[in-house]
Amino acid sequence: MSERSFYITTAIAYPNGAPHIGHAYEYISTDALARFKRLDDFDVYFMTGTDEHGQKVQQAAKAAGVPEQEYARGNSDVFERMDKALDISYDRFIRTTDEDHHAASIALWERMTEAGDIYLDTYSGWYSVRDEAFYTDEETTVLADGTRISTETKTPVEWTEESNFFFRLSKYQDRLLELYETQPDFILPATRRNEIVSYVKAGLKDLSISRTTFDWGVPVPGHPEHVMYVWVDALTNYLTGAGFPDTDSERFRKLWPADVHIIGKDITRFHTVYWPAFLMSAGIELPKRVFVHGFLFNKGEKMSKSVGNTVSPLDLVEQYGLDAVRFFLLREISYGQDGSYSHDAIVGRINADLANEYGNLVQRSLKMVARDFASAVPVPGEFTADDRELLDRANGLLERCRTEFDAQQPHLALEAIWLTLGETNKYFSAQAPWALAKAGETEREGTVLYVTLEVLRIVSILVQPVMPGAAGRILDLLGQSGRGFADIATPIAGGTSLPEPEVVFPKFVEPKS
Ligand code: ME8
Repeated sequence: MSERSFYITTAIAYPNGAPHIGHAYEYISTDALARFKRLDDFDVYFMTGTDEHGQKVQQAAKAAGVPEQEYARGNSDVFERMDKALDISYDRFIRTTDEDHHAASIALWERMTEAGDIYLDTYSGWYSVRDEAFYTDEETTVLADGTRISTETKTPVEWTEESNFFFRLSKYQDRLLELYETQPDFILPATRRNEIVSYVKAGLKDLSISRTTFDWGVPVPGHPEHVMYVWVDALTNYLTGAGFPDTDSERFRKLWPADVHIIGKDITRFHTVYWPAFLMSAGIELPKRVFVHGFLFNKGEKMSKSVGNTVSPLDLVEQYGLDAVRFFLLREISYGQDGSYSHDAIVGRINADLANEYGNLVQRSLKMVARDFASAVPVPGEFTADDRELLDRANGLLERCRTEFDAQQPHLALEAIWLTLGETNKYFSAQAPWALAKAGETEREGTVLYVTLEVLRIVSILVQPVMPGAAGRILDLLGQSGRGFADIATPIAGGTSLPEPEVVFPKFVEPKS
């Protein structure tokens, strides 16, 4: 096992309903980043899970008439089952009700107390249960019907007045600004960093970090009438996964600081202001990066669990197939920006990129190998300049993909791979191996097929993080067992015997209505 470790996380979802396609998008994209590193010989630890405490989950449990623990567990299981169905290669599915998480939250709280950063005061202000967030007067708007909402997120807020523990967030303003300045890639994309810099520059107020009006949370050490504000406990999950509070353990030293937290844009402030401030206070190293992905819209329309216009990710998978859905989400949307999905857009990608550019080339070349070379990879003759150019191009893809994946830009890696597939299709048409076969130029036909199969081998190894199922099947058809990125350097061997070719990416046919 490699010594190079890579710790990557998703946000942990509120199990107050069924997962929607926005959740699936986050898991699939993070899974592709995790798989890429694993194939590149990193010792990857990939964590996802559910955020089970807080008022939002408690209210949902009450509405369902089920005890909180049972309600959260039931819905959390639905998330975990979806992860499995989406082929998410997580190493741990954390639940904030897990015992070790309880211990980690208490330890973090105690460290912040020891630093002198926690004090008792009275909170009065607005609270949005849906956002699990506090708002000042200026951050809210009163609608014509008299209801007050958060101006930014449009969720209803309620007046809250409680004796709470506060965290001295204001004390960390300068250190946070220095962090964004000296480590510009702590928050990516840059647009998100700029928003946060302006927000912090405008001045930070201390943050209320406990609640007394409900009890579904981690009790504050020494003050059991308080439960921790759900975001304190939620953010701590990333430390729990690394074995905190055992900071001397080999595990913690290996995994922490996390390499990247992947989150959606609505929770940027929690991860890039509160979280680093908590860690600074507790004297714990900061994660290396927070990457913020955009929101996914249904034909441009916002969807959310609370609004109820959500699409089941598993329905999409049933309709189009898992690999196609994974590919679509990662290829179509520039990672970090908002994106939209629609039936036509998905079918477009399936038919153009998967069936035509990739599947068809696999099918055509393998059929000729079966027919003219007794189902064995041809031994190539001398390479022409065109052959070499294409092989060099394919061999350069690994470095290009590393650069793009390290910057969390998988869509650019896929774009580069598909440009190479496009060139390979052009090469295949121009070389016309079927004409070479007719003319009896078997050696040249074999060389053209060899070059094509070699490009398809490299491409298939590289698309495994995005389409683990289909890429694996194509590598089977190519007779390849070496599938790590280190194997890219070993060309396909002439003489390798191949199984019967089969269609891996059929065209999408509209069901008859
Ligand atoms: O925020 N498109 O949980 P959550 C893309 N428990 N991503 C979306 C999305 C959409 N339409 N809707 C939501 C929470 N997300 C907290 C996190 S982490 C310590 C605690 C993303 O269930 C959202 O941005 O509301 C977040 O990253 C994740 O789904 C879970 O959202």
